[in-house]
Amino acid sequence: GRESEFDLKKKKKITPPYRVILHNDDINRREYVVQVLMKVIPGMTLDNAVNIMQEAHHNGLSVVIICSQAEAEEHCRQLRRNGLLSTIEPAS
Ligand code: NFA
Repeated sequence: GRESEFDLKKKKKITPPYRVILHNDDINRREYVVQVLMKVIPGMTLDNAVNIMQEAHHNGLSVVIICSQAEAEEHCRQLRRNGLLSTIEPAS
């Protein structure tokens, strides 16, 4: 590969990181938000989901996960499908 010596032989592509941002709302119950985060986001623990929900509840926004743009778009769709408002943005 031409990326770096540490990527030789593995064909996995390097793509820029994106943040999935959860937005607060006045509709969804706090525990429902936690359940959706655990259902939709891979590796999401209860503690992690509660912290993300609380941060969005108190600050208006919270970072859910940092991943590829394609994954971020899919997570955003899944959150929206379950009634949660989210956006994505480049993380760098
Ligand atoms: N603000 C919502 C409530 O008071 C809970 C919530 C938290 C919704 C985080 C969306 C995101 N029931």
